Amino acid sequence: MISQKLEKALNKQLNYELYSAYLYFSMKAYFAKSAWCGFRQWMCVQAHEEIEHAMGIYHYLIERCGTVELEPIEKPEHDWTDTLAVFEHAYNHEKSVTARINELFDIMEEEKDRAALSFLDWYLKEQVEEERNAKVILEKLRYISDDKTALMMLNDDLMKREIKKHDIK
Ligand code: OFO
Repeated sequence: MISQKLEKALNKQLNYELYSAYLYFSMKAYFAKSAWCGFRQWMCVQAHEEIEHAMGIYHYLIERCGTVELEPIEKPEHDWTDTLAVFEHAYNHEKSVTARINELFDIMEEEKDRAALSFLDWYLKEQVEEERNAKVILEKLRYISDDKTALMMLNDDLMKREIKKHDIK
């Protein structure tokens, strides 16, 4: 059984992961209006990963005899000035997720809930990858600037990203 404080915090994170999926689906829709199918694909995979993150918490709450309380999901942005602005947003968003995961760690440590700490380890490692992935694309976009050929090559490269199933434990 988990404490009420941790249950509330995990439900909040569950909601934020679902918001993340909303945000990336919104970014996918932004790219759907253009010929950038690689950027669209990347956002699609990202959105599905966020649902996976949310469901990991959902199942963990149930496993620990906690209560899942689904709150309304905030409306995400739906328009950006350009591709660079989308990835700046994505990178900043991932940094905000990492900060929230760190806050969850603080609560788990306060509660001395070792099982929960071990569960959250996966999310901590995942955030390193999530931040890095967004940052690498952002840096490439900054470097590419107005070079349309290079932008098309990056778009083609992102097209290769596929949905993978992760084992969240
Ligand atoms: Fe769930 O990590 Fe991205 O937002």
